[in-house]
Amino acid sequence: MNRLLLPVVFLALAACTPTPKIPSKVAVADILCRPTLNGRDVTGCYLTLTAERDDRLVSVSSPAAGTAQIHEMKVEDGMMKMTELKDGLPLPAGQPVSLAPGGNHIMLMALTQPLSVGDQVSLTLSFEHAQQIGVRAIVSQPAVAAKSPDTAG
Ligand SMILES: [Cu+2]
Repeated sequence: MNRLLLPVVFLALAACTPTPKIPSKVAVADILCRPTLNGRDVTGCYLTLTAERDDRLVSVSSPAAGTAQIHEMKVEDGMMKMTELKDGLPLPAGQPVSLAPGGNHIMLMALTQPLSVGDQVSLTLSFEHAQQIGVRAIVSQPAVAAKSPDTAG
């Protein structure tokens, strides 16, 4: 009798294993970080993300910075202000979402060292669904340089 019961137990165990996550991918393009201004330990990074399925950029980290945040630019009382997107940045399926000068950006703070043109910065991007992605940004001036680098991220 015991021999007949065994296969049933195995089947029950197999049914309990969690179904694997359906992999989802996010493509990353046009990635760069601005060089730091004299004496500053903050800078902004820009990139374009295209998610295969609806997703969300939830956090960013970098060994080059103590803190990395996802920021948005908003006009408040006639002033451009940047605030952290605490819930992350929505990535609608198939739509390129650009973080670009004057708009959303990745803010690196407490940089371990100043960044000069040509340096490389490693960034780890974490998503709600897709697997984490490690990317390397080249430090360079964005093609469309904002007029006031002090207030631009
Ligand atoms: Cu910022």
